Amino acid sequence: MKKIIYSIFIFAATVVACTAPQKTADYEVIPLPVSVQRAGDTFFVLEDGAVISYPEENEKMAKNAQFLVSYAKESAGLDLKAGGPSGQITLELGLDSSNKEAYELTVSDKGVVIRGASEAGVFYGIQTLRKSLPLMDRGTVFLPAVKISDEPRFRYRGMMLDVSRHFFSVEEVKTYIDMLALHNINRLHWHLTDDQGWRIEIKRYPKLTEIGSKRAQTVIGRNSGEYDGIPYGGFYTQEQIREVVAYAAERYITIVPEVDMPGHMQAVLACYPELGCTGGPYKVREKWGISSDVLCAGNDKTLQFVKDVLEEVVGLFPSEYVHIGGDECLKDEWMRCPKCQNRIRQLGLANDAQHTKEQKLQSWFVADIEHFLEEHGRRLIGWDEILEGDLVAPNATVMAWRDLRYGMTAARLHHDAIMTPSSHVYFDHYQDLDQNEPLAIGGYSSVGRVYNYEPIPSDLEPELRHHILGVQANLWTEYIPTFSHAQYMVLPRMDALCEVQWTPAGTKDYGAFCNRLNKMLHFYDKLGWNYAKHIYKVSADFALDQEMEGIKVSLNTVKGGEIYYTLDGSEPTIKSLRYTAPFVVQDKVVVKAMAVHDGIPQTVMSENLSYDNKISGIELLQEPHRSYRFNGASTLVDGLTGMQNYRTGRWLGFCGKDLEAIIKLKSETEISKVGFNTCVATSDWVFDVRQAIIEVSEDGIHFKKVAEESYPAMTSNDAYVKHYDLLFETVKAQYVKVTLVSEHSIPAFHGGKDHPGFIFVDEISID
Ligand code: TNX
Repeated sequence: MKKIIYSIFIFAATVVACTAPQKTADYEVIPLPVSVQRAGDTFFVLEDGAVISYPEENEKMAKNAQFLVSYAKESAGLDLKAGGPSGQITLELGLDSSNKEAYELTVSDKGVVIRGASEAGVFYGIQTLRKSLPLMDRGTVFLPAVKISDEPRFRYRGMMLDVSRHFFSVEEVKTYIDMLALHNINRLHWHLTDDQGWRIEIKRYPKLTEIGSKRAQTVIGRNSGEYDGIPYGGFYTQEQIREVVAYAAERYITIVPEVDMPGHMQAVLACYPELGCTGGPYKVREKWGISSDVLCAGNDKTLQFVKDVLEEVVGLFPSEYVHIGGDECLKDEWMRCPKCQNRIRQLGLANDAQHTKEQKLQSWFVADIEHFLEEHGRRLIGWDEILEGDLVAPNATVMAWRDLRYGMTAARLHHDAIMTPSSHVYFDHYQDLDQNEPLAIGGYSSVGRVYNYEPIPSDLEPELRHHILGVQANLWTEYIPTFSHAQYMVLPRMDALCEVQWTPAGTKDYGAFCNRLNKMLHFYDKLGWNYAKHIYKVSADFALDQEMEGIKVSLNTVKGGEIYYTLDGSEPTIKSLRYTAPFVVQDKVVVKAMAVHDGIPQTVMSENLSYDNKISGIELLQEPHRSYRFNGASTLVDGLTGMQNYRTGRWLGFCGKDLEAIIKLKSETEISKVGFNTCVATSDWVFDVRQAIIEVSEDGIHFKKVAEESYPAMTSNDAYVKHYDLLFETVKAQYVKVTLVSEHSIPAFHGGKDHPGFIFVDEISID
């Protein structure tokens, strides 16, 4: 029977093919659904004129049907019709699931049914159907019979957009919302205010937009000291805000507004200087970084101002959550300000081992705002600094950005948390190490790094894991002046993000994701959205094999590409070795690889590997910092050398601790030199080595010192990679212990004075 149906299909397809193009849909979508089950060999033929039926009294379902009409047109050039009693496509409610965003998509030879646990669930089913359609301008689509059952892993799936540092128009923000909708993201965190510009009309304080939305000029590059001399500004009227909120809501996206306080408020102080500790004068900030000009917490007028503003914000945004920032509030002014100190005394706040009295003043401030929001039926979200102080707003939700640890601390204090760590999901960071990348703030988060991020910390107690509400990526826009650039930074990292947010962790697979990504990139081309093309290059994975017998090289590219490579340093061409499977190298080699997509050669990837066959193992005696552990000890002897960026996974970072490693050689060997590299970036509190000690042993127990060197403390800011060699008289050894002492007390020239600094180390060599 199946065979007959299939033959009829082939026949039908051929007949139709004579008149109009026909293509088959796949269900290879991003985010990967929970379950996709093919339901036999039958197909449904979707053609122009097909009708979408839905419960007509339900406005949201009517809107869902209209979305499907426009999506089908946009992807496949199909002309579907919304409305009618019994359509070939049925949208319905009533799926029995405790997850309100769940849906089921069923295709049989009779038609398509999308059934949701809510209208939002139906919307996600529509997104899956939309992404399954072939990309063409017109024609007929064969939908293979299938049953897809799907629901999101996390209920908070966010993307942040900073419109203060650079402003994006209403139309651009709507496109951003469209990008979110395509990826089943349900929260837009809108960062509306910051030192460099206030972007939301507040009726009671008109100067906020008259003065606060404009800066006289903008710094060039990374706070170079030179300015462009060009006035910059922009803001949204309340009417425009309502329009954007409604646009998002139709797409099941809640906008979480952020008014960042009490720091990041220099634009407000430029308008109302009496709200600052010194009274000014102030101006809207023209450079990046953290300002010490913050709201005065000792002034009752300040709290009144904040509440007045939030009152209007609450009126505009129906979101349950309101974000009040709370990050990077320097306390310099508060320490000097009589009003702030007076408030501290009145409240009886005092320094203790954990927190300063000024930190406690901030937590009092935040708790007061939380109380106000709760009176208005809302809940407060703040950046993880709101955990500082002992008056942490009792019901606050914490956005963990500085370190994963803060998400865990929040959960252990029984607060909800949203994971948004700068180590993985800061989309203002570099996504590729290519020299030609547009200038970014720094950092490193490749598509792969984002994809492999696991938001539930493995050491968080199972009974507290429900406090992790979800995941969000942030787009800070200091270095992102245009919307096209914003899209470039976000796509396709948003694809990786949405699988972290939606797909069950156990079914994720990076290689399979890259294959599915290919179609999304074509979709972006069709929609005219800019995106980063690195993913078309070869992405290489190098790993020491278990027994350390060589470096295993795996090369990847998105679906459809072919990879050619060389191992002799020559440039690869299509006549070079063709890559088919991972291989192992056991020497010093240069791997150069190139992907070819649709006949177009992509930029060559090149890597120097220096496998050392003397080494059989390495053990660390002190733990690296939790954010900079990467692949652990073997990172130091894996034949891969770290470059100028310390976050790539090639460097191990230690803070308050030292690198202390024992390297085991395969057999007793004559040695006379140990080398290593350090990566320094004092602006990020990363300092150079202070002392190096080399010891050797024959049994791994009794060590003898063979070299020791001390290095002076740094005296000014710097960023570099440096190679060190320690030479000593030839000795025979099977174990080599390397101790590299970090900067335990940051020197006085630096803002981190007296705190411990980081040390980043890579590639220890033994000769
Ligand atoms: C830190 S993340 C900030 C922002 C910057 C960002 C740049 C956070 C809560 N604060 O003000 O734009 O770094 O990556």
